[in-house]
Amino acid sequence: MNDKLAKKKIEEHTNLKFFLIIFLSLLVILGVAWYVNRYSERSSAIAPNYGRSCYFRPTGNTECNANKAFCTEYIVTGPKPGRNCSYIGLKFWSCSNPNDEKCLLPKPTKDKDKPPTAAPPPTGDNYAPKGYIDGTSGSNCSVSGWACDLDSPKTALKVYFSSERRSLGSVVANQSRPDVASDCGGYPGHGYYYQFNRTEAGILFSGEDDWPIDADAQNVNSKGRPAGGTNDLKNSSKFTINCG
Ligand SMILES: [Ca+2]
Repeated sequence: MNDKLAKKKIEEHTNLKFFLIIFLSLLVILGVAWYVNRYSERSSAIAPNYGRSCYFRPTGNTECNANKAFCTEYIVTGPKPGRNCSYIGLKFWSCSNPNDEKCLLPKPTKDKDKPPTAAPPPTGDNYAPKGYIDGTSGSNCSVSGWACDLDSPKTALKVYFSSERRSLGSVVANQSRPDVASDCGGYPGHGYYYQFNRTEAGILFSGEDDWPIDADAQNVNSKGRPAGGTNDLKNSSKFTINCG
């Protein structure tokens, strides 16, 4: 009985050894195949001068030459065991046959090669009109202030007056106001003074109420042309007026 058990154990041990040897042999074969593929084949086929005594590897640079052959750049990295390699650091190109398929296919377009998306044409309208109502006068039935648009600081803007959404008339702000020139690109001709009249602003003459005054300046572009819209001048609704 004991002899049988011992024999079985010896058989199992022999089998294990056999599989271990097969496994190690496979590893060695794969390693040799990898080595041959990486170095020996390239050494003999690509650069025999370097390949006999030096290791080299691709740098990652590739290109197609004038013959449409696909070329790969290599760099010499060091000596093989027991050899002298005097080419360390040297780079060289190795190319496939002319008209390589890789060079005949169009290259994929990279994002950076695409033309930039066309920007919308500039409108020249980068600033809103600005300005103030400086005051009103019931006895003169008038309003005064200033307005300008830095897109076209020379341009005199049209200013529209209203009270609680009732239109009261308009004026071009073109009077000299040296005190606001620094706010208007150095140009002083942006003041306004406007006397309301009964035709346009009859409500102000009713004598019943004090009416708040709003002023809005016309928006212009860099050419001084209307660019759409108006902008409230500061102090709108702050001053009231009663012309009755
Ligand atoms: Ca503007």
